[in-house]
Amino acid sequence: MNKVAASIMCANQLTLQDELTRLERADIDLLHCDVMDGVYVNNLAMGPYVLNAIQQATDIPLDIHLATESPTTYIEMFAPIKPAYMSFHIEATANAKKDIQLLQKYGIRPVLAVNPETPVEVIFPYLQDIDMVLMMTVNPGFAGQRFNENVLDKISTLMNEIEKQRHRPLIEVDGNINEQTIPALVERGADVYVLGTSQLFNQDQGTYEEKVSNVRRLFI
Ligand code: S6P
Ligand code: MG
Repeated sequence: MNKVAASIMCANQLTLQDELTRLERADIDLLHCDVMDGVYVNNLAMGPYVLNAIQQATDIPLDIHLATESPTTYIEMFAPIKPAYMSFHIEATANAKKDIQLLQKYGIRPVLAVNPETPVEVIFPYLQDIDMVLMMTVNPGFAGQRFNENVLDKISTLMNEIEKQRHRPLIEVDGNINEQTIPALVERGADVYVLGTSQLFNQDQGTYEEKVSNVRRLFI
């Protein structure tokens, strides 16, 4: 079953409670929470205080995306918030296996994130141990970037590999995900769609409910 996640970094930060209520009404499946450390990416976003407040204010399960160096440090920092999923970058970890095990120890579903320029094969050794792969369709750091078409073939390569295995991690896509880019991703087999400024949090006409149901209509 395809799922829709909302990137809460892109919502109005002055009215988060109201934003969460509207996202609940739109039946969002996951709240995608970007954590940026100013080192791994040239931006800062979403610290533990605000994510803790968000977690307490909503029943939507959290999906924390660590766009950081030293994932171990940040896994420890954000584990008390009890997200359903937490991803860290394969490019940033010193020991992916250890970080996966650390997440499992906390009862958090581990997710490996892969940048557009990184060959997807580097995560094959870990597919048995993770619940989801986060395929970045833009470079992490900023909302409002252009979709990287090269990722489509990487998703097919990943799907091929997953189909050979018994365990089937989900495939999440993040970066410029909208009604124009989604059909090709559905065709390649992506499961979880992170909506940010290009589909949801913008001045385009329509409520969140309408914008999300336009997306769900593309999942057949
Ligand atoms: C990018 C981040 C994403 C963004 C999302 C925004 O660094 O990981 O989760 O929040 O890409 O969506 P859009 O539609 O503006 O690209
Ligand atoms: Mg993200």
